[in-house]
Amino acid sequence: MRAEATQRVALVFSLLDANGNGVLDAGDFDLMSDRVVAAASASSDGAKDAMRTAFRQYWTTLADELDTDGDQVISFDEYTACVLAPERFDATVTAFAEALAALGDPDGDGLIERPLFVDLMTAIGFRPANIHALFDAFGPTAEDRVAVPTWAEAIKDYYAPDKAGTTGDLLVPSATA
Ligand SMILES: [Ca+2]
Ligand SMILES: [Ca+2]
Ligand SMILES: [Ca+2]
Repeated sequence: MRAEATQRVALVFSLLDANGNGVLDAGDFDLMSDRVVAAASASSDGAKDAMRTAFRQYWTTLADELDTDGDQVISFDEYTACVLAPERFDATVTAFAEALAALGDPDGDGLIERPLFVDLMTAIGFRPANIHALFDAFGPTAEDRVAVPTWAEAIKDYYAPDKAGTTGDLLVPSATA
């Protein structure tokens, strides 16, 4: 595995472990889902439901693919196996990325404003300095907005287990330290 991929696998694992108990479990995804939906107050119920569904699907896919010992939680060692068959996660990650990006555009003009971007990314667990660095890297418009597909693609790249050298690497804390 490339060094960047190893670092990001560790970072994504710590991010997904929202309740901080050292393993991935269903509760992590409920917690993140609640936080993200709470941050998306201007979104429609349909968009919020799509986000909840995408979080549930994310957990179900991880549990199906990676819970090797069948104890209903995913240890870090089990999680690292995700890089061996990244294609198994494509559909889940795409659905997750699209649901999240849609929450960023409640008025449907195809653009995400910085304050909402910051709120949603904070809800997921990223740090403000990294969030702003990423938004800046997207090349915002004069009105400080970025296109929805730009963000959706970055989410997909970020959660794809085998990618490296993407704009999402700006979310690794050391990148802006
Ligand atoms: Ca956990
Ligand atoms: Ca397990
Ligand atoms: Ca918008």
